[in-house]
Amino acid sequence: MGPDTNELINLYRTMLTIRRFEERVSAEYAKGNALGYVHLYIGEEAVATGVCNNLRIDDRIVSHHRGHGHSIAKGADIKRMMAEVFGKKTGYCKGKGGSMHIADFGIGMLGANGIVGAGLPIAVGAALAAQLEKKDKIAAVFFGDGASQEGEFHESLSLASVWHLPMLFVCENNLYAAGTPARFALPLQDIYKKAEGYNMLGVVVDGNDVVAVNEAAGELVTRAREGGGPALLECKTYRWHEHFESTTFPDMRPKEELESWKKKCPVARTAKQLLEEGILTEQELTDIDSEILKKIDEAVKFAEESPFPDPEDALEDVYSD
Ligand SMILES: Cc1ncc(C[n+]2csc(CCOP(=O)(O)OP(=O)(O)O)c2C)c(N)n1
Ligand SMILES: [Mg+2]
Repeated sequence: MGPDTNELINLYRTMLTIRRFEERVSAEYAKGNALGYVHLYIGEEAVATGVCNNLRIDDRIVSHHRGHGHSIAKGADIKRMMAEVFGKKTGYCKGKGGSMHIADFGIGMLGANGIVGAGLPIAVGAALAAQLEKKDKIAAVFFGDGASQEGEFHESLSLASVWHLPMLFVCENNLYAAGTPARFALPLQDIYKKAEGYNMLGVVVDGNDVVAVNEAAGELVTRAREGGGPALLECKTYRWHEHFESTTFPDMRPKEELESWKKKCPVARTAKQLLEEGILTEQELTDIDSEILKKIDEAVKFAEESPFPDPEDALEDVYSD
């Protein structure tokens, strides 16, 4: 069953918040305000939004290097996110982690991760904890087509299946791992088919259609909660920006390919649906956008006005055995 009117508006709001947050991060990066590596999710917003719409606050997610969308969709505070991207003390990691390490345990966001594939076994651990807690919680992990080539992918799907864990593996197949096209690197272009090798359910969905992602994820999340075990959901999608924000790293992808995917914009698609179904007017869409842009401005102001960490802070929150 499709989302009701309010749910569709909420899905739209979340996608637009991710889009506007990242457009601003891109602009701030160009001005030198966003520090470190910044990988943007623009174009892929429907995946995080559709999956997290089915999760409770006590469900846990693990993200990867392109993780702003997952944090926002799970309910993270965009002020603290922006401050972290700016390397400020008020950020989620006190300015020490940056864009690739945003985490908020309070909302079940166990962290973004700069190591490709490393989030999968962490999510297996979270799913095992959920299974032991017996509170029908689940864990979900987001990872790319590139990560599906890592050893952790194999180990994690195998263990999750053997232990019948309550979890969802969400593969964001955006057809590239940095500069390497999936058609050169993957032995099988349909990653969801790999699930069969682990005796697991594999499902594929148009990752630019938030209604389709929401519906597919909803079924798999319910199934996992009810003891049906893990599943692999492959979402076919595309990123609009280069691998990371940079003035020196060339985007080798064909221009026509990018343009064809821009025509499948998940945000514009939902705006069109809201208009055509008479759910919102043009004016109401503009009002939602203005409201979101205002919040982004406030987040940037908060980040700008926050202090950088002190040099001695480098010795805090550091652990070693
Ligand atoms: C273990 C490891 N190998 C290589 C890298 C360098 N690296 C960072 S992102 C990336 C590509 C990942 O591609 P994919 O998993 O498809 O995610 P996408 O960037 O497309 O979202 C690579 C190779 C890394 N960070 N970690
Ligand atoms: Mg990829």
